[in-house]
Amino acid sequence: MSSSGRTIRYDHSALRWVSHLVVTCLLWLTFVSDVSAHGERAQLASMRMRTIHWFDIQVHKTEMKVGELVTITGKFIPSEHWPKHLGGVEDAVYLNVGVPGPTFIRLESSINGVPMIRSTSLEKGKLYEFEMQLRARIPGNYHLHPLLNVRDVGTLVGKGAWVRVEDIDEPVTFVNEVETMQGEVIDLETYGVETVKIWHAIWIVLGLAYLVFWLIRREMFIPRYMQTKQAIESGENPNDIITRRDFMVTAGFFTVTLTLILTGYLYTDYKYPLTIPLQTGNVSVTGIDIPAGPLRVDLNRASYELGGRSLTLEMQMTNSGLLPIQLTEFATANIRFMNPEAPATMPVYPDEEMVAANGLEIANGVIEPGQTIDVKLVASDSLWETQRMTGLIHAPDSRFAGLLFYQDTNGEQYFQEVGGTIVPSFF
Ligand SMILES: [Cu+2]
Repeated sequence: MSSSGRTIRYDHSALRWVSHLVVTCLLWLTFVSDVSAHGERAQLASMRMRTIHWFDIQVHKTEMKVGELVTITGKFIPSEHWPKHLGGVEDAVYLNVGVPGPTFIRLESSINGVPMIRSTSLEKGKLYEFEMQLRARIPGNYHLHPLLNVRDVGTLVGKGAWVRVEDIDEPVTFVNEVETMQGEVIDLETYGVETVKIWHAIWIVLGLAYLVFWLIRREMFIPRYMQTKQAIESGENPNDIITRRDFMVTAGFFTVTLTLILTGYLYTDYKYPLTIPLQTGNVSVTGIDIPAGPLRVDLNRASYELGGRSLTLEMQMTNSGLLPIQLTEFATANIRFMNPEAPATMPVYPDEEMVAANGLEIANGVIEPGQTIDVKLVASDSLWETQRMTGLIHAPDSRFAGLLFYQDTNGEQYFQEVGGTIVPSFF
């Protein structure tokens, strides 16, 4: 009774486990196919606000065919309010592009005109202008981001744009040819694939042969344990289970393996006499000083509304220039809060995401030459909520940073970083 009861219970739990697995897989398949972003909002709000200020990002083509080129340009400033507990940009940074899978190939990338094939180091508070050229490889709809891989920090994502890649009606849809230093033209899509297949086949055959040999000998795991136990119990030497023939066969496998490795090495060395190791050195790039504007900004108080969707900055501003200045935009965490009263702003590109056109409400938004006034700036939009900026409440150091844009009456654009302590407001 007890044993059959146990069996039934066991079957039940196994069945339940399998059904859970099936349901999970189905849910996973259903939802994964609908996911349209790739986690850029999941990154901590404080991290998005205080690491890299990306701006003026433009994907120059959003509809293309396989094989066509697309250029991405933009600017960024590593924040001077970088979280203390996080590594910095001074060590190793790599300019990269975020797309789901190998859907594009990157042909060129540069920061301030310096090619970025390798990693680099950056300086906080300096301006960097980047450019990347990609070639579309696989048809589909992709959210394309510029991004920086930063050592000890992770991936810092710039603003994304949707691009559509269509297939072409040709027998070979994508060709990726390069000329090597020796003048040989190779297709990187297929280069070396045959060799990879041959080596996989060799090791699979060898591995299977070894397994089959020991399976036939019934000398694996439990049978071997049983035999050893039996030998000890009957007073025999368990080492005798392994015969001389077993030893010879194993030695044969060992010799064949070593011979294959050595032959492979010698053949490769003979076939490709000229090789250089993978290059890992850093390239150096000089940051641009942010053009100094005529506006001095002192932050008095910063707060954000917990229930609402807004950020309030109270600042004292002094215009030391000769022309009136108008505040045009506040940008943080890739969200642009625009002053609707400004006659002109930094460019807003067609289909640009995360732009709150009426997001900036300013009292005293125009500062006359020589004037020192208190300015209250309220950045509010539903983007604050949808981009999960409310997560700021979970930051252990409650600080913020962003870029403030302004222009004089001649239309000259300036920008500078503002940042500091921020307190939540419950009303
Ligand atoms: Cu995305």
